[in-house]
Amino acid sequence: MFKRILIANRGEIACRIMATCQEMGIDTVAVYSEADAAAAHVLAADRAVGLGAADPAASYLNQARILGAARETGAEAIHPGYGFLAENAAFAARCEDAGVTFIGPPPAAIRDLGDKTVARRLMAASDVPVIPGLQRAETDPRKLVAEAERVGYPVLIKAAAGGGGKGMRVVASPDELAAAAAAAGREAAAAFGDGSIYIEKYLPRARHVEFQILADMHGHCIHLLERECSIQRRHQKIVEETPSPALTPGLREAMGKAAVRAARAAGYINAGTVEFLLDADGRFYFLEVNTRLQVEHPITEMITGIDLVREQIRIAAGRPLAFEQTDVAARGHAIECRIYAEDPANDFIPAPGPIDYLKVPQGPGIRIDSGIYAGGQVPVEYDPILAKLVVRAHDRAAAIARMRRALKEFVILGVRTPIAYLRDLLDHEAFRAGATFTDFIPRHMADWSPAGRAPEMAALAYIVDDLNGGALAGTRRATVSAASPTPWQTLGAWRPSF
Ligand code: MV4
Repeated sequence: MFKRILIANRGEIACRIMATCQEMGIDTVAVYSEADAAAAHVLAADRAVGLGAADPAASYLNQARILGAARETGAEAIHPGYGFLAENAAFAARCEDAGVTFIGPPPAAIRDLGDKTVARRLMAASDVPVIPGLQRAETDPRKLVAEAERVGYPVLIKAAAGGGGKGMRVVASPDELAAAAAAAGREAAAAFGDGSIYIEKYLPRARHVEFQILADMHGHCIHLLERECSIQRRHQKIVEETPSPALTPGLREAMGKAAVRAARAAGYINAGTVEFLLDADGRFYFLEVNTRLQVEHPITEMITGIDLVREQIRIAAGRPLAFEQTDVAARGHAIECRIYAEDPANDFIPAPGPIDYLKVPQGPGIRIDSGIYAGGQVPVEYDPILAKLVVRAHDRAAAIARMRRALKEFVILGVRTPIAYLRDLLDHEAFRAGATFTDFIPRHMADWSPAGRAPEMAALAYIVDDLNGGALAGTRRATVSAASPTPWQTLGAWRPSF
């Protein structure tokens, strides 16, 4: 087993990965940018190495500096988390060349699955249902129109190098197709450095159901059931749950088997996610494979009892999976809410800033993965995720009730958060009925407004704060620090090396 792992990430996911490393007796090396010198992930690590300026290109995307940090600290493996270098095939290959284990799939699997047309070909050849449409990139408008006629309008233009919904366009008629294709190609070229596009039949009002898979180096490949992720806003997931309210046992088994075929088709090793669209008639179709640990992985951990980061590390170290498909079972129901520094009353614009006060919910069945602390700062340079609130209970209704309680207890002051919005979303009868389709947010939450909630939350926070010594009543930041010292005040002379 590895003695030391470098975590090439920041925030909640870096902290999450370090927690498992500590439990496995593995030393952790954090890396950080100038904006993150006092960040939670730096404080949680055994060692920390400064990378450079706040700009991701100079820090968390700086491959040479990160590999240099691994060499300097004797880290034998690198965990990339999600985002940044997690799905960069060239970086995975560079790690291998440098003799450092990349904790993720082989570079060839990342590359093949990163091109959505290659992925579609691999899946179609392995009997995994794909959405009708092209399996090669196409720019010729006449060929695009011919394919659109074949599958029927509306069609969806997608970028071959895209994914996660970036660069998609719905086209309803042949006269719009050529212009939309040209524009989508330009956008894809600008966003991904690759302007290749293809088309699929557009499936409206579907569900996004993804399967977690694990594959080791010894030919074992299993799935860890599904996650329902249909509740998204502009391709950003907001609430995820497992099991999916839409699956029957038969459908779950068929989709799980297809997910395992998908992983095998790509020569996949390590943890991954196979995304499917599930239509109103219960037919499912391959969407894409995410070749990383995902933001929403904790709900799978909550119902299966399996630590996905531990499995990733064991697989990367060459260990065989210690359990089989028949050992995997769901216990209860889990829900995750993502808490970002953003303003739900103002089009969810990012709202980074100071964390002046923090009270996290506690009690049975609650897990919080966070990368913040009271007195800390949310930098403007990165994804402003503050925390993931995850609950588990014996069934869906109990999990919803538990999430409602947890959201009510959660107090974050200093930055705007979507906590009030999430409470209303969970109260919505469509959510309670399990009618979670990809159009949930535009359909049910489009005209949401705080409706007097903000003052109510502020009042609650004030009362809670008063019980804790009344920091808000006096000089704000200074008194808060005195009431709850920051790690910097308790650390003494210790500082991460830069
Ligand atoms: C689709 C689709 C409808 N038809 N493909 C969005 C994320 C990316 N992985 C693929 N996505 C979609 N692909 C076809 N042929 C609808 C979506 C989609 C969506 C999927 C899941 C959750 C929310 C969504 C919101 C809009 C569109």
